[in-house]
Amino acid sequence: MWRPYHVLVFALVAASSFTSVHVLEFCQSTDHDCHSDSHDNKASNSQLSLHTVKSRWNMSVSNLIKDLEQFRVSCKKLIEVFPIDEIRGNFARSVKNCIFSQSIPTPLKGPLRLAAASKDVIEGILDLDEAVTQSDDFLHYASGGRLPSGSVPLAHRYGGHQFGFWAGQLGDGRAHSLGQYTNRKGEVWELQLKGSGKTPYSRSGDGRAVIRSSVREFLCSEAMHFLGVPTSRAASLIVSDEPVIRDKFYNGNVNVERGAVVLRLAKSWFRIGSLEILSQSGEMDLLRKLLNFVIDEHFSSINSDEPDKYLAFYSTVVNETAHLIAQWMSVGFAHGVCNTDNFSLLSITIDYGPFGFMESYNPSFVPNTSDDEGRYSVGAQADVGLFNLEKLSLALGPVLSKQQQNAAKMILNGYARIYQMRIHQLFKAKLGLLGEEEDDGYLIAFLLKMMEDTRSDFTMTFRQLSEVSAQQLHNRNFTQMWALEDLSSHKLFSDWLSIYLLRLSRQLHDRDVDRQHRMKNVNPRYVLRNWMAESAIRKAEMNDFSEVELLHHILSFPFVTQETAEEAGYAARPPQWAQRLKVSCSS
Ligand SMILES: *[C@@H]1O[C@H](CO)[C@@H](O)[C@H](O)[C@H]1NC(C)=O
Ligand SMILES: *[C@@H]1O[C@H](CO)[C@@H](O)[C@H](O)[C@H]1NC(C)=O
Ligand SMILES: *[C@@H]1O[C@H](CO)[C@@H](O)[C@H](O)[C@H]1NC(C)=O
Ligand SMILES: *[C@@H]1O[C@H](CO)[C@@H](O)[C@H](O)[C@H]1NC(C)=O
Ligand SMILES: CC(=O)N[C@H]1CO[C@H](CO)[C@@H](O)[C@@H]1O
Repeated sequence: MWRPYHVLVFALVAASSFTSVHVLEFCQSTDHDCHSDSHDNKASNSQLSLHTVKSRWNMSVSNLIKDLEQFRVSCKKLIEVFPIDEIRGNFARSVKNCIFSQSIPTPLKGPLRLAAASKDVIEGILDLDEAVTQSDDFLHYASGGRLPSGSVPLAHRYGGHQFGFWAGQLGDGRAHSLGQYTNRKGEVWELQLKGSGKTPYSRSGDGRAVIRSSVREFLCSEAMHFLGVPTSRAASLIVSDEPVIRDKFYNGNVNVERGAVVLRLAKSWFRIGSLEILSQSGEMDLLRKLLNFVIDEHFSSINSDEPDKYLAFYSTVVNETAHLIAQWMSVGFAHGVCNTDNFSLLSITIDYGPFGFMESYNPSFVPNTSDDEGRYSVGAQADVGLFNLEKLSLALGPVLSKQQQNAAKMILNGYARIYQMRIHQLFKAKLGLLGEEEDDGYLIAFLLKMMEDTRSDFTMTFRQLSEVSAQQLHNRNFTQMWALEDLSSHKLFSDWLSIYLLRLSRQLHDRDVDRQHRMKNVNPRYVLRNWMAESAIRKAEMNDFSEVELLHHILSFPFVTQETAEEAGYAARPPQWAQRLKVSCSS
């Protein structure tokens, strides 16, 4: 049963009074990690791959693949290690004793159009010359009509806890894994199509995804990457004329929309629910096999002969999930459906559905308009992470000794501290604070409380604090700074401001321009606000993909002020119509 974990109820300091403002203070000043780290997540993204880099493909940039027939994936690892569902055919069924079912994608009905492609993924991960995306072949490869050589398309069997309850078998209901691609940097990426038709796990679904949800996934997963948040990636978005019927707001009004397919990538798509289903159905050999595989492939720091390896695995996932959710919070991202099957074992953001970036600061912000209870509100995510990690420990239960199970409990008990420490670091960096002072937590919580009271825009308040000079702050000169204007209407703003300016003035040898520079590198000017996505979607639905492209480009440099973005009003006060916008959750 779902119950709130009160250890973290504040989440992002939903402090209702100043009595709880110290909640953000947990960082021991002796801990070097506490030092304000500027945008280290970008660095860690590339570090992740560094140790896996082998000079296997020693090609120069000009050696990009120009002919799609030369693009090869491999399914060997996946199908040789694991037993495969013996039954074929994309009809819904209960599947046992396997990790994958073979499932052929159902090609989208033409005509097909390329709505968007990510050059960064196409060239930087897939080693493909961007020009190939302009070919007809690409439209077919990237939408399920043709399979890359070496591909044995698979649908993954998993289960999960949905909205607090065990939901049994779920699985890839409209996604197909095409195989793994080893790029010239030696990184292994698993390619997936989403929206590519029915699988044995489609239940009553049609296996399709509509343009609306596909544009959102394409744009947001790429945007998150460039914000420095660990995430799956998107290579391309293909739209079709195939009619797909959806009840957009679950209110009985059905619409005919059109099918689309996103080609997406992750180092692995395994989820907490991948292990849960094996544990729940008593498939212990397979549970061990999958765990060993995930550890060997993705947790290189864990020695596979170690008797405590499952515990070490658990500890890593707990740590990294805490870090991931802290990063979500630092950019105001609400995932929207944090079920255990939407939580990656590699602690990357996956399954972009009814997500949203919080605009007015409000810890109860819920992006899924049907989530009346606010289970997955932005401020509840840390708690939900804890809930999901507890489910992971239960799934691991059968392969842990009693002693290890107790150790797992201790590890989980450490989650709150890790999360709070990370949040503290991230928000200190957002305020440009160096070193550690006793009242830093108070300063942060005080600000958030004022933001909540004045409904100040989360993204732009931090951004404008980065852009404003200390002198302007001191003079309260907020010309053209709409978010700070809102914030400064708070009756305690002057009090906060004096504490902040004093705190900054104690940072010896820190020039104001350096502070601004640091802050601008962690406080984005542009995030994918719902109204921005909605506007691009409306055009995309009429085959005008210019705004998708514009957003994709702008969100690839979220920390850099861009003229086209300014002209489009992406850093301006959201338009009136945005306030009436409902996020459609069916996808
Ligand atoms: C990679 O290519 C460069 C330039 O052609 C060459 O100098 C280098 O030795 C090569 N490295 C390997 C590991 O083959
Ligand atoms: C926890 O995860 C973060 C983010 O990946 C990493 O930087 C850190 O080293 C990890 N800490 C431990 C103790 O493994
Ligand atoms: C939104 O929340 C409602 C209510 O909890 C839930 O039934 C629905 O599945 C959610 N939408 C998505 C896309 O998960
Ligand atoms: C306020 O700041 C702007 C620079 O952003 C400057 O041009 C303007 O002169 C300032 N106004 C006052 C009254 O200081
Ligand atoms: C966006 C997305 O894929 N969300 C999935 C999250 O998990 C639920 C099941 O718990 C799926 O129904 C959603 O499709």
